[in-house]
Amino acid sequence: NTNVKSELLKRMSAGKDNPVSGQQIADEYGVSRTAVWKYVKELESEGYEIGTIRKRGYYLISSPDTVAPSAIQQFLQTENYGRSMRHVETCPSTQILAHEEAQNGAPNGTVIIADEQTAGKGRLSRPWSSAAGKGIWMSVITRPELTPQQAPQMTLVAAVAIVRAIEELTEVTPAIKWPNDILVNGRKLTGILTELQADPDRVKAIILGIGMNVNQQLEDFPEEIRAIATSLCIEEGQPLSRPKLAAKVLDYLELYVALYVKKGFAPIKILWESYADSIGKRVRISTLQDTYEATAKGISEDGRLEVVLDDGSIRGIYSADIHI
Ligand code: BT5
Repeated sequence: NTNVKSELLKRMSAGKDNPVSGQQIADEYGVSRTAVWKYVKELESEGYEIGTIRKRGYYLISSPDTVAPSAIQQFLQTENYGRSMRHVETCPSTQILAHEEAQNGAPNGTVIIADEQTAGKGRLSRPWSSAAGKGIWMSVITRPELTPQQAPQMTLVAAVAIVRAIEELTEVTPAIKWPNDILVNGRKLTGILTELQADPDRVKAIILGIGMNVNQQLEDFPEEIRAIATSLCIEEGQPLSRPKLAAKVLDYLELYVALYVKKGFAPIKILWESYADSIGKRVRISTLQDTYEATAKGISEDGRLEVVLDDGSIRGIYSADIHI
């Protein structure tokens, strides 16, 4: 039961002077004293260093660098997001696992998270580099009450949630590049891949694939992206707790998805535009058909990027790559 386990972890973090009584946890959760002891042993085998004070209880000495469910859930403040979670050491892509789980009825907010992806994917089947143990590679299965037409905006909702989480836990200044990139100092820190399972008139699930570079050094990136990628560790000069950041992203994601469903896109649009790095700027736009230049104006109610062409006409773009 990850519930008892993550609660145990949370309380053990209070330090040596405030040890957690195993008996008290057992009473509160209606489990046996031996069951609690087993959770402690389980945590130790996962790499947690736990101290014991006779007759008083347990306290946490150190934590391993892990994105296991209990590590993330000890920080979570959500109702649904991240409450059901599957962690794998390695997989080709968490998106593939998430699609299967969504088809099998996984509840709203289910998270699939991996330490490593061997075939992480971006848009248009581009590769996503996912070094082992260095980032947050996760897919969130969401089931919002939206029409399929409202689904693409979820990428922008997720982007706003992610920049808020980064701002809260670090000193870096993130910017959003339409549609799915989060940049720091002009380099890509995070990519979002939004995929849909839907009937013609109803969303069944929107799967938000989130890839965040956290503790990489430059040499952890493949050669071909070293000039364009960055991580929070590179930007801040110190490593960051992946489980804490993952939990914060899920907190904001649940909040902003609920806001979007309840109030529509208008409040998200205001937030999004306040972080956008291209508004008012000259941009080069590449679509599958062609490449041209224009001036970015803002985003529309349906999440399209609005640009002003050189003849003064306005165009709304559904999907493209933008270069500033
Ligand atoms: C994206 O695509 O940015 C979406 C990335 C989504 C990744 C997550 S991880 C969890 C889930 N499981 C998956 O398999 N995917 C999702 P796009 O806009 O097409 O950008 C892809 C481009 O970003 C590549 O062509 C590279 O140039 C660059 N790139 C690849 N890996 C990167 C990294 N780790 N950091 C920064 N840039 C990267």
